[in-house]
Amino acid sequence: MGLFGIFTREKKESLEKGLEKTKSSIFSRISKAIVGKSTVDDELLDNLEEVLVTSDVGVVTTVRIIERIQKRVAADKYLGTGELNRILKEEIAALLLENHNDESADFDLPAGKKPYVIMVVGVNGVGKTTTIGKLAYQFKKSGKSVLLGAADTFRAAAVDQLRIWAERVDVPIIMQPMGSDPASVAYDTVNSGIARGSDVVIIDTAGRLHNKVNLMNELSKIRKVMTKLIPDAPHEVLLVLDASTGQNAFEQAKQFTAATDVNALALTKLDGTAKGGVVIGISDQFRIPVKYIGVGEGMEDLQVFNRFEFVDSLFS
Ligand SMILES: Nc1nc2c(ncn2[C@@H]2O[C@H](COP(=O)(O)OP(=O)(O)OP(=O)(O)O)[C@@H](O)[C@H]2O)c(=O)[nH]1
Ligand SMILES: [Mg+2]
Repeated sequence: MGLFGIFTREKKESLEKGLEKTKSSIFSRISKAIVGKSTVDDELLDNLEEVLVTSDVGVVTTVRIIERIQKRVAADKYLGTGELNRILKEEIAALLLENHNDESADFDLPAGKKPYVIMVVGVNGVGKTTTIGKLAYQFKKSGKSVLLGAADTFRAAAVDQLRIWAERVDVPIIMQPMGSDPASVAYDTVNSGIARGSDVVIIDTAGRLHNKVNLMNELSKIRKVMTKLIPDAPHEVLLVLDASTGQNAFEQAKQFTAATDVNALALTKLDGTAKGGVVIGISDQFRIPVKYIGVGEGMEDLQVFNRFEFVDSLFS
């Protein structure tokens, strides 16, 4: 399968729409930077650096990108500004693909893990429950049986929100009353997933607790209880980050990955923000792959992240 093999027109259109704000912000600033210039010179590179940093790409990744472009300028002193977008696209894509070839093609599940257990974590309001609803929809659409577990028992509304998604998508859900032990809900859900022969079990967790230590302890407890049923569960700990918070999303990624064994990232709310550059920085700087991106509030508005498609859509 080629790079464009699964990049359907629908996916591309929805990605471009989702990235509209980031794109127009980056474009207008690049346009300003190249006014009156015909070639890429040092001054232009300085301005470009500023554009990338203020687009939340992050300093470390921006420096890497600029260095790559400097090399191209050194090789071709008369590099025209008209080619800048193409070169940015090529160099950023090359940078992001450098250390990764682990992308999953679509909403698929690894073989031999049934049920495949996904535990979804992240601070409050980032889009955990919504992402679970969208994932349930996609897995169901691809013929998988899905079971949800409402282990965010901290707020009454949290269980309700997940139940509404379960109804919308028409998948079963395991719930207990508000205030119940989240680990017990997780245990029940995995147990029921085994009994039903579910393909995938997705567990929602609380984003807000009395304090951070409590939150991390609770997440550990939820994980531990599941291993009693399936020794290598949860197979996926998906950290959800709100892209519209820019550098704050970076910070949360640092803190969570230090405290728990996160092995996948989802970046949400790209449609509402000009800070979409944060996906480039996070994808470059964290070993943990960005697996999904949220580009809207609807059921269909979750995509499997593909670095090439992302950069292609941003700079074309
Ligand atoms: N525009 C947009 N909104 C989103 C996206 N993902 C989630 N949201 C919205 O963000 C808000 C919070 O989403 P939730 O799924 O409730 O977040 P949560 O992490 O479960 O929050 P807590 O349960 O409070 O911890 C909701 O209004 C969602 O509709 C997205 O990709 N785009
Ligand atoms: Mg929630």
